[in-house]
Amino acid sequence: MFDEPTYKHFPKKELSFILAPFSGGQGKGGVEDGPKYLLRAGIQSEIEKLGWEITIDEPLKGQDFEERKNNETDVHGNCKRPQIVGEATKLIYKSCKKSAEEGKLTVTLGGDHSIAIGTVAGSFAKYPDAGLLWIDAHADINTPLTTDSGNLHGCPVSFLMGLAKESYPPDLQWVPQVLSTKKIAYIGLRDVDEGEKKILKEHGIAAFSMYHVDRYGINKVVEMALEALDPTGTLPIHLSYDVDAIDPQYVPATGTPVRGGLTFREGLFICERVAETGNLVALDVVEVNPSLGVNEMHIIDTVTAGIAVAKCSLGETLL
Ligand SMILES: [Mn+2]
Repeated sequence: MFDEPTYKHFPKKELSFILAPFSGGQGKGGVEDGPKYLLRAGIQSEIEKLGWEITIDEPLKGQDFEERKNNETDVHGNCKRPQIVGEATKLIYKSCKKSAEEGKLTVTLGGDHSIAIGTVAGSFAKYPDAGLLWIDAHADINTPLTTDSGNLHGCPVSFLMGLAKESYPPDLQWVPQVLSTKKIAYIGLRDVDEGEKKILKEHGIAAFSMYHVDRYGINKVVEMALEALDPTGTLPIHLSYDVDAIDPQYVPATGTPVRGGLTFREGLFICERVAETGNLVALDVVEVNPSLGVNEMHIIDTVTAGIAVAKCSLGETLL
């Protein structure tokens, strides 16, 4: 009853923070400050208290992506800013792959969700049989052909799967198609585009919306999601956590908030349960956008929620 989670791939409890202060996957400013705020609020010492030895890598350091964000010629078809998204995610990919190969649990602090193109590709390079658990209000599975907004933070999953590959901008053609439609499960969905619904249905993707959370309860939904990824319960798990999965009443400072989300406890329960499996190999915490807090409390709530997601994923328990 009082067992602490153990991480079977990381007996030495070595972990790397990959800082990914990138906002080019969407139009709003501020999400590039996510890593800075998480660090300033003490995420590193909080995780160290759980027994992890942490190294920090900054693959985007010295780059000028935030300045290049305003370059209006960086478009391809419907896609906005594919050059900087392609370049940034490739740097993040290399960093995540290196961390995985060095035997470290990889924790990437975003940044918008386009960075998952790099993080997931990096994890799967080392763990090709891994499953991807995607916690989000949105499915992020638009292709360049289905996206309305043209924002690439709504497309990372399709690039990783190679859906509509003929439509990819040149700068994203490096992305390895590591992800099978059978190796992803979603929890928290409630704002899914028509084109995305079609893709989810066509491929029989395991997608648990807020309806399912209400219908079955969070425990059952997590069990069904884990089962869909890996019926044996033994394979590696990459947890990609968009903080907008949690209801905006708890997490207001994020780019695309949608009402009717996970409670704070439901949001953390997912992380606790994944930690309990012992199979976690990588975690992304994305879409913390301090500039979108209307007041100081909004910023504090959102940043501390991001830290709580990391702590619960990395071994914090209530007892
Ligand atoms: Mn997302």
